Amino acid sequence: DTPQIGVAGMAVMGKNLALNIESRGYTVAVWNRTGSKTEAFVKDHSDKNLVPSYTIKDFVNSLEKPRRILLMVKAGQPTDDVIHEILPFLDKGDVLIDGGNTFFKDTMRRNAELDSSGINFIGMGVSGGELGALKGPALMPGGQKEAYDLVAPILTKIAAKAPDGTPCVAYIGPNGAGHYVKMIHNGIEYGDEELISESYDLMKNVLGMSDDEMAKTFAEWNKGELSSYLIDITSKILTYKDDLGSGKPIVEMILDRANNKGTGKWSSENALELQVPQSVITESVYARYISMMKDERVNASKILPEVVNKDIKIDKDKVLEQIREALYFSKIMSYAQGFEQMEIASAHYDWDLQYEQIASIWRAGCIIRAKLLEPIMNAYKKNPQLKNILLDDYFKDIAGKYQDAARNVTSLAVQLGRPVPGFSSAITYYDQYRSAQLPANLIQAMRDYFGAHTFERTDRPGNFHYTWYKEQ
Ligand code: NBP
Repeated sequence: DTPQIGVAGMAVMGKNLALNIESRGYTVAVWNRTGSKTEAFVKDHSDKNLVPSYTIKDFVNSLEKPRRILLMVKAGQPTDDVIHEILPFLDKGDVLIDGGNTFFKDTMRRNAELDSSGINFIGMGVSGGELGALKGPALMPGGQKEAYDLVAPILTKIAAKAPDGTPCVAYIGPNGAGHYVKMIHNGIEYGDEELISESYDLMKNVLGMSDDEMAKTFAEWNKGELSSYLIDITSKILTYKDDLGSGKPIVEMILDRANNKGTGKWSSENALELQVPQSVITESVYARYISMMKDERVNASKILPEVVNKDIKIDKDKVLEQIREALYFSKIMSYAQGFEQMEIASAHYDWDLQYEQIASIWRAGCIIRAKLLEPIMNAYKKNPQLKNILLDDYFKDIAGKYQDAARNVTSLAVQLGRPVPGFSSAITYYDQYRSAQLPANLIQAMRDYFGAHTFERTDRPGNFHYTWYKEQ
C-alpha cells in the first residue's frame, strides 16, 4: 500500500502516534534523522504496515498525494531544520503537521512562510503523553481549514473519545490557534497540579493525615464534581511505597523541587502581554520556581521566625470538606481565567475560537480531563459569547456555595503559615472580579500627581488633570 501519511521523528511520541495511526487501518511512512532508530522501530513492529525511509527524499516520495506529514521532533530550532530539509521535496497543496509542543508564535510564522510556497501547515497541540499518543490523545489542530479537512479523517480516528463518544479533536482556528489552545491547556494543568498539591499540604501539615488517609480522601473526591485524571492519579500516587526500602510512601521520598518545560511560563507571559488577569496559573508557575530554590529555602527556614500563634482549634472533618470545596472553587477560578484569556486572544489574533468545542476536546486523552469540563461546555452552549464562566448560573451558584470554604481554608493556611498561592490568588481574583469598585482610583491619583498621566472621572467623560501643587 502507498502510505497515506508519514511520521517524521521516531522518538517516543512519533513512534506511538505512528502505531496509533497504523492501528486504525492506515499504512504509515516513517523517518528519523538517525536512521538506526527507524530501523529498530520497524524491526520491533514487523507485523505492522510501516514503511521506513532513510532519506527525506525517499520518505516524501513514498507518500500518497496530497502528502500528509506529521512532524514529531523536538520543538524550536529542530522543527525549523526539518521543515527546511523537507520543503524542497514537497508540492503545492501538501500538508505538514507539527505535533510538537511548539510556541504558538513560531507556528504563526511557519504557517505564513509555508503558505507563501503553497504548502499547508498545521500546528497541532497533542496532549496525553506517550500513552495518550498510542491509545488516543487530545488533539488541537490549527492552520488552513482546507488542510484540516484533508487530515480530519485520520485525526478523528486516532483521537481519544469523550465519555459521550465525541472524538477529542476539532478544527481550532487559523495559524497558531491550535498551539495556543494547547499552551493554555498546559497553563491550566500547572494550576490544577498546584491546587491539588496545596490541598495535600493542608491535609498533611494542618490536619495531620497519613498518606493512606489522603489517598482514600482523594479517591472519594474523585467520585464527585472534582472527578478528574489528576485527582485520580493523586489518589493512586499516595498509595505507592518507596522502592528503595525506606518503608515510607514514595511521594514522601521525592525532593520538593518541581521542574518545568516552560509552557506554563509561556501562557503567563502571554497573559501579561494581552493584559489578562491569569493569577492562579501564574502563581503556579512561581510556586514551581520557588520550589526549585531548595537550598535557599532550607537556609531561610533556619533563620526566619516561624508562626507564633498555632493554637487554632480545628474540626478535622469540617476543614477537610472545606478543602474539597476550596479546591473546586479555586479550580473554577483558574479555568475562568484560562478561558477568558482565550477569548481575549481570539479577538486579538483573529481566531474565532469555539469554547464549547475546546472544553469538549479536553474531556478525554489529555492531562486536564475532568468532569468540570461538562458544565463549562454547557455554559458556552447556552451562551457562546459568555465573557466569563463565573457569570453562568452553574458557576455563580457554586461560587456562592463554596466561597466561604475558600475564604476559611485560605485564612486558616495563612494563620498557620502554610503557603497557598493557588487558593489565595483564586479567592482574591473572585473578589476583584465581583467588585464594582476597586482602589484603582488612588493609583490613578498618584500617577496623575507625580507624572501628570491624567485620569477619568466617575461623573463625566474625558481625561482630566488635577492641579495637585502650584509652582512655588
Ligand atoms: P523529543 O522532543 O525528545 O525529540 C526527539 C526527536 O527529535 C528525535 O526524533 C530526534 O531525532 C529529532 N530531532 C532533533 Br532532537 N533535532 C532534529 C533535527 N535537527 N532534525 C531532525 N530531527 C531532529 O521527542 P518526543 O519526546 O517524542 O517529543 C516530540 C515532540 O512532541 C516534542 O515537540 C514534544 O515537546 C512534543 N510532545 C511531547 C510529549 C511527551 O509526553 N513527551 C507530549 C506532547 C507533545 P534523532 O533521533 O535523530 O536525534
